[in-house]
Amino acid sequence: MFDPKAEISVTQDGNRLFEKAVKDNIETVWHRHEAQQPQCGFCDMGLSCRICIMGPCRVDPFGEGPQTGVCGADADIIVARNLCRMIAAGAASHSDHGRDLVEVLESVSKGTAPGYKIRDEDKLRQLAGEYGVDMEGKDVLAIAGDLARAMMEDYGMRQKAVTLVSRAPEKRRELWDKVGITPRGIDRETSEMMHRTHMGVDNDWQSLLVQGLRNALSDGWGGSMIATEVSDILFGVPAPKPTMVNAGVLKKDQVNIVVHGHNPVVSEMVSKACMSEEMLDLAKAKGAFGINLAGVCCTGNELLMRRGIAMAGNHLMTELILTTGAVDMMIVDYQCIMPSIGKVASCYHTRMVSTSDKAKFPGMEHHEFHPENAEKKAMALVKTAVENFTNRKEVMIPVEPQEAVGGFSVETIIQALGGTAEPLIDAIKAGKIRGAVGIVGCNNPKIKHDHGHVTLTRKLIEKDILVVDTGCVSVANAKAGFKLASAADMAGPGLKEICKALGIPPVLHLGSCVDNVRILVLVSALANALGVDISDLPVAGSAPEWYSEKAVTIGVYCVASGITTHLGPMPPITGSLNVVNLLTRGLTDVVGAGFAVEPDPEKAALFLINHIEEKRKGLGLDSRTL
Ligand code: SF4
Ligand code: MSK
Repeated sequence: MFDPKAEISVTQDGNRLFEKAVKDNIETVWHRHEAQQPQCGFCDMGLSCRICIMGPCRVDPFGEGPQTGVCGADADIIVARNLCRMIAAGAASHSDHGRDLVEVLESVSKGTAPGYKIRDEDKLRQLAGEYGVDMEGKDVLAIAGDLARAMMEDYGMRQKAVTLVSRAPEKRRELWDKVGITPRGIDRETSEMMHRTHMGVDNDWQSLLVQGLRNALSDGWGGSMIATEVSDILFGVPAPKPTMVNAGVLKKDQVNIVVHGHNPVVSEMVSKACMSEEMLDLAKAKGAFGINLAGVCCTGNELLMRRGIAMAGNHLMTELILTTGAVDMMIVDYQCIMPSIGKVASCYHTRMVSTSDKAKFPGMEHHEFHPENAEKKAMALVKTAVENFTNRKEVMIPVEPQEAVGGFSVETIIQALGGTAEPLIDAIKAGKIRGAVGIVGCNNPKIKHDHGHVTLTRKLIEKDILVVDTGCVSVANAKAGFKLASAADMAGPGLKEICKALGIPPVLHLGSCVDNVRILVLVSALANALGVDISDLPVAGSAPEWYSEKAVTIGVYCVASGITTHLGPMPPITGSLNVVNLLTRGLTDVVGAGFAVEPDPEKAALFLINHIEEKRKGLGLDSRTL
């Protein structure tokens, strides 16, 4: 039995809503995590295999029981295969998200996606140029159609490289060619990864992991990058906007609609419907002061980035915000949506709606969105949500909302710097900014909610390290107040001076999970400006509370791109010392970067600060010893 006063979070809204959940007899992710204890040690070490039905098999880590599965696979093969299948699943998820956007782009070009349009023609033309689309004498829609079809080719049989690999610094591309990890067709790499991990195919743990790197790169420089770029074309390039965060963004006197998932295709249409006169009049007629749209997880990040829409919470808050009793409808698309939330909502008046043909959930009504019907469907759903307002019972909104600024794209960062990356490079050279860390990823009930994110971020900015964040981290950091220009006062003297001069916070919100590619584009621009490789830069990545297969893929493409990456929770690889050594040490010799695992965010901060100072030394810049 959980104590309702258990401090499951470092956030006030998290703890107060958890207390409410326990009082309301709601089973949460923390209850289910506790019920699973002790979790399987074989699986935790990556030593169990159920790839075929001669198994399932387990390898004994103490050397007393079996050392191979029925087929003869040893610990190295089993651990590597399991990890590679995680990479393939993560790459498939992001890249399928990207594919959905490309299909909307093509529908827009054909005039079969009412309500959607090309919002950023400059970005469309830039991408079309990169894809070699002939634009001569063509109108915008024709260019969009040709670009969409060229991107579809990237998903297929490409034998050389996916197109956007051209954005990587030349030295990095040469290295990828030399190692044999230049990503070819996006689906091809994932498909090949699944093939190689079938019983009796690739049984060399090193060669499996090399394909794992290539598969992850096909996500970072392929599917995820396409997802981000096409979102910018269709919905606009993000620019900094004031917003509000935490469960306090829900309004007692307004209809509250919460969108959850990852793909902005549905939420953008819902956002439009919430602003329609017809729906606002209906809300008034039902006694509400308006319609309040809020996000959770990465669909929320997409809306926050482009529209300044408020953010109610991150991954572990998704069940808890339903316990406010204030959510009239939650609309989900896909990824990171716990199958439990339909059941949680059934204890309140909340209508739960799934929208994707590929993601259905227990306890939810299914209203499938497609480009041709999305505008109408969104209006119908918002109408139902408004009508549900009168069914509310007790409402408990536990905190006042926190102000934040979100929505930095590479374009707006460069713009804030006066049009070039030079001022940032000068600040790094002068040592005012020591370097930068991208903190990304999820929450995980194994870690006190948001503790890793907030502690690590605070420690880094205090040491003059600029933080950029995405995904669920960005919500944690916004709630902690790091995303206001005034947060410069929490930074070390150098970073504080630069932030004050530019009027920016020391922690910049770069978007959703697929938007981690904005980090790749930013570090490529820095490396190109300095004439070095990404691995030479004083930068690093971190995922202090990660849980998902997508996060594994992001970590692997960051490392393969030359960004040393810290992980909070240990991935399931400790059953193979060979795999552990390769990922934490050996990879540095191959791609110039590696992984470090450290659950304690204070110790992780020391590792990252040291890493950045080492890289500064390598570039001939001043370096500090800790
Ligand atoms: Fe066991 Fe080998 Fe089948 Fe895996 S692939 S379940 S180790 S027999
Ligand atoms: S939503 S992948 S919990 S960041 Fe992108 Fe958050 Fe992680 Fe999902």
